[in-house]
Amino acid sequence: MKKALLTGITGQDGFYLAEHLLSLGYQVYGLKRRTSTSNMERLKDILDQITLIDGDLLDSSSLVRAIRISQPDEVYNLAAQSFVKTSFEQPELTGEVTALGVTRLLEAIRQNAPETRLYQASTSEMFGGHPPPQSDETPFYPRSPYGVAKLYAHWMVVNYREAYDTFGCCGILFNHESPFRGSEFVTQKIAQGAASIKLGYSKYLELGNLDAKRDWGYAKDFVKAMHLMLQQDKPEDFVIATGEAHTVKEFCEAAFSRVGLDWSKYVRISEKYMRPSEVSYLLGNATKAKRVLGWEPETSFQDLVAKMVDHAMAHPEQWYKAKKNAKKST
Ligand code: NAP
Ligand code: F7E
Repeated sequence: MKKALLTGITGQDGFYLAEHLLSLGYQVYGLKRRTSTSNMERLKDILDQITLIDGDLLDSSSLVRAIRISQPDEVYNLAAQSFVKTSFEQPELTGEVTALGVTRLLEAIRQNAPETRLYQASTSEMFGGHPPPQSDETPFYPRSPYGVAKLYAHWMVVNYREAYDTFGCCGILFNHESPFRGSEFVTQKIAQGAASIKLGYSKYLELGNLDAKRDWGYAKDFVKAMHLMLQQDKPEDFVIATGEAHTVKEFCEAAFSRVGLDWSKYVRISEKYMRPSEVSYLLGNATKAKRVLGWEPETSFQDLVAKMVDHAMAHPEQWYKAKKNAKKST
């Protein structure tokens, strides 16, 4: 039985990857940081099948401890301060976790379990300002502290591969969403916003740049590519994307029409949600992943929107309270 250690197991991808690895017969360990309230909501259906280890990407000793306890064949580093907007407000923390956290993990692996294979969650945000389409050949041009931090982490994995033969693969994933997406990301904000208005909880939805274009895929499809990367004979990096982009406005149209509403009557623009420097257009070319890994996306844009909106409509208890509390912070 193979063993995998997942950092960021409490996040969106952490849940889907854990579920996927369990279905493949893996023994799954998850690194979990201390929080004052429980954040096990996403994991509740698989909690009895996984082993959680306390730890934090800010704390090297906890990473060494997690490696020693789990003795993993594969480590998937999904943990990060992953919200781009917050990275402008907390650039230093974002660097500590999302960039230096990866160096801490690489060292923990190199010094304690050098044969362990590492997956690093790189991102299309590293392409940032480079015009689309972006592929494995596209130069990097990050446009946020998050993108810069991820690029540092990406190059550290490449460097450890070259310097120490670490088996490290970076998946350069374009945006991927699901009913388990955090409420602050635009797709979930729109899905829950449309449901909230339809159910009579809210009157309107405030958003920022409606013209931004993203290549949105389904997280459940994307985590399969993470696993495939670590099964190859040699470590390489791969772009993972659907190859289809839509504007935020188009996401609004699709989500509101799913509940029978005209989005333009309910969406308002607020400066609050604009970014100091924006990534306008991301559209991925995942030809290499298809050729080498045999990976392809399985879920269409319309199906993704439907899954998210239908889930939000069916489970308001999962998001309504958090949404009300979120309004109090700026
Ligand atoms: P997410 O839902 O925001 O989850 C992030 C995870 O990181 C959570 O489990 C969080 O724990 C954990 N974490 C944060 N700070 C930590 C720390 N200091 N030590 C240990 N754990 C910490 O992110 P996601 O959407 O699942 O994305 C997974 C990874 O892929 C991230 O690295 C993200 O940057 C990257 N990525 C995501 C996308 C996307 O579209 N989703 C695209 C490209 C790359 P808490 O639950 O305690 O907060
Ligand atoms: O923004 C625009 C916003 O926050 C998407 C992370 O998973 O994917 C994600 O980063 C777009 C941006 O995701 C609102 O300006 C408009 O252009 O959903 P988002 P992101 O910044 O693309 C990448 C690949 C990652 O790696 C990240 O970890 O939507 N937008 N109005 C808005 N965005 C938000 N959040 N809220 C709005 O009201």
